[in-house]
Amino acid sequence: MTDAYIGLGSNLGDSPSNLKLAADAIGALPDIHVNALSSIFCTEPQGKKEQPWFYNAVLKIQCGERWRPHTLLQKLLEIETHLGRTRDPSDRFGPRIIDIDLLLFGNESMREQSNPPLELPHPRLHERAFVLVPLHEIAPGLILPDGHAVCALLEALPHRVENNRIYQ
Ligand code: PH2
Ligand code: MG
Ligand code: MG
Repeated sequence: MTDAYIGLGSNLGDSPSNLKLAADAIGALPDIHVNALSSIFCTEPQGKKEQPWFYNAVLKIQCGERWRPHTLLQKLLEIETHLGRTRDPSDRFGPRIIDIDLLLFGNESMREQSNPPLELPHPRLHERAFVLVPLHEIAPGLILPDGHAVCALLEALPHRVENNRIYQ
């Protein structure tokens, strides 16, 4: 069994419902058990500021032996498409109905220019309060494959949490 962490995000449509639908669809995959779903946070947009605030959450799952990072990522992208996600390559950080990102898969580190490309841990995890705050909520003692503690990354990152809103 491998623990994996998945980031959920949405800033189009009924975002809280989109996050829950995504979590349900992930939990319905064979040999996958949902261990924890963080609170849903309302978060200031990063990367591209002029767009609606996001709703974000993090999911912890346990994967059976049949799952590898690539097979899981492929399924996550299928679930995104199923929930109505479309992609505009010229607007990589723009609004979306649902975004499902594989953040961590066990203790694995990899960078592969496969199709789709896969990098673990997620390359922007350490700079995003909208990932680190919900991740810390469900896994307060978590240490990343490079030895960094999630709580230390969070302390080093300027941000503010107020009533489930994350300002960064
Ligand atoms: N996702 C992005 C870009 N910016 N900002 C917030 N607050 N939440 C997101 O999920 C998010 C973002 C690209 O994946
Ligand atoms: Mg993303
Ligand atoms: Mg994504």
